[in-house]
Amino acid sequence: MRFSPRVLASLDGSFHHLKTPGVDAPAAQRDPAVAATVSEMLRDIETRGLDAVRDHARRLDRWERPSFELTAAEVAATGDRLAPELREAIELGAGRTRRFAAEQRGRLVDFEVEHVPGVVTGVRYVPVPRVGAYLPAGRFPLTASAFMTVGVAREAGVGSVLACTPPQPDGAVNAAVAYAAHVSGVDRLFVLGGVQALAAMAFGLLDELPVDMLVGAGNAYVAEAKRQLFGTVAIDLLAGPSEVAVLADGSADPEVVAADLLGQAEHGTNSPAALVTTSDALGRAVVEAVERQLETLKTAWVAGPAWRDFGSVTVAADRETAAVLMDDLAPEHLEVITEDDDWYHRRLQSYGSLFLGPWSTVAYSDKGMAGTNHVLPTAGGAKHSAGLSVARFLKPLTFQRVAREATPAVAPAVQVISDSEGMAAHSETARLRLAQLAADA
Ligand code: HSO
Ligand code: ZN
Repeated sequence: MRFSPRVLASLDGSFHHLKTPGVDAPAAQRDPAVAATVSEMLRDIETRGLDAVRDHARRLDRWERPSFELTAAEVAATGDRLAPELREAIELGAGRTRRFAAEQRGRLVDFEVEHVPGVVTGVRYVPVPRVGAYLPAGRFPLTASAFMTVGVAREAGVGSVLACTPPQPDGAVNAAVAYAAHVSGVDRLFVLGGVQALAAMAFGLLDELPVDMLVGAGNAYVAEAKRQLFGTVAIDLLAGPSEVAVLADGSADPEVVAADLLGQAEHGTNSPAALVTTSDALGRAVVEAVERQLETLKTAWVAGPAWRDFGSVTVAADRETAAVLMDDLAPEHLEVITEDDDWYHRRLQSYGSLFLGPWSTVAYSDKGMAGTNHVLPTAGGAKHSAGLSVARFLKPLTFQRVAREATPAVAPAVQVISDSEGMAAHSETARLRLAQLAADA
């Protein structure tokens, strides 16, 4: 998440920075060492199958058991290992996420239209048959990821939903992640991590058939495996470090803005957090508040370096400049805390998910309580793509039915274009029908 020099130049001094990142944000570029390791593992797993998966799981996760799968009873029982309030929160988030997905699903409506007399065309939304979800369980397990991937796929009508999650250091599955997958409706859950998990799903080593699509975030190896498997399967997106941006005016509470910036900076020491504000005073107050809050934040060891190296505060002369700057950042999460929230809502075009007003914080979506998806584009990807949603699991399949009498409306022009291209066989398919029509008359 960085401003592009051209956009900054075009703004011609109508902004100033109060804080710039301490280091240059690394260009979204792959690490060749990671890419080489991943491609070697994928080749090994493709040729040697489950034996290779077992070798990598033993080497990387000290997994010695012959099977990776948890039985349906084991999956369901993970709920018993959780505090009741956590179990209830997981059920609530899974339900809200599926409810929002169902509302969106209901608005993706099949249709047909006769836009030329006798030429009926239309769309039918058909789910991807088989999906594999990766559920990370590293330093922070991100319990709600199962809602966003497994639950939303289920709501789209995906026929088979598998999920893999790495074992914890003690060898056990993360109970909250497993229970979240269970209540989200997973068909089969495997305790298997990293590259070997994605490869096993994509090559059909865990189920009768390979999955058609891989979804879910993970570390650099997981992202690289998805990149290399893309083509063999579809993927949701390639997520980089989680990001947050806040667009605030002088009406915002600096303590709230600071807390929300640190709220996502906590993800990793390379997580960017940006404030764009139309108020110099607010900007200065936020810089101070962040430093103060870092003194007592338990995860300051992550959020502190992230803020120092990737945090920024920029003051814009007016709201239009603020909007141009923000669209240029195209952040994964964007909070707008101003007296003109509706204006910004209409004006802004590039963000993963938008949080309007001081009461709408990113964590509400992160944990499934808003119901929106938290698998979102990072590193400027929001300029061209939206995040994961029920729509991503649905293929808008087109069809056409041309009536005999409509042949003159389509065939002659098809012949003309085909002939001009030298595509004789294409031309013939149209000519044949015109000839039949003439013979019948
Ligand atoms: N902010 C992450 C999702 C998440 N954060 C879940 C905490 N829990 C990516 O959108
Ligand atoms: Zn988060």
